[in-house]
Amino acid sequence: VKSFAREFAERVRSTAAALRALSAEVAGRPLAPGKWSRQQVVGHMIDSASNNHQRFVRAQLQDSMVFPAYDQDDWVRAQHYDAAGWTELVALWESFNLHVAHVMATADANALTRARSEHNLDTIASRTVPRSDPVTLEYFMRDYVDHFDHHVKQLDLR
Ligand code: NI
Repeated sequence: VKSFAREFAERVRSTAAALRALSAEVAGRPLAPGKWSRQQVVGHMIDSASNNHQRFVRAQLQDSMVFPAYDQDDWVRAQHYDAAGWTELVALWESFNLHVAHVMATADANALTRARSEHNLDTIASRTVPRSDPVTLEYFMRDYVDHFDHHVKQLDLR
């Protein structure tokens, strides 16, 4: 998990540099008609970081991995990410994800690998797991990074 977290942190830094190179005008343009702009995708990724930061800490302090879900469109709409400052959003996106990487790298080894029978990854995970199959916190952390990578591709940075 430590080297996985280090590689994730490197991707966070390099992607943040590419995001900083975009103008606010380009960042605010919808990626397709009726779709999110890059700025709204970055906002959604901040919501993913904030929700999963809570989950990754709580999973080290309790056995259950049943966590609240969040509706991605409702959250993006409620926070008016389209009207937020691009520079500030990118800074928050970078530092929040670097902290998530730190939490991953320093997580308790037993908490990472212990099988959890009580979970709702059948609904909240990006790659879902049936409720009847046990899961680990390590699986859930890797699932977070899969979701992160999926959205970085969607950002179409070069
Ligand atoms: Ni998503």
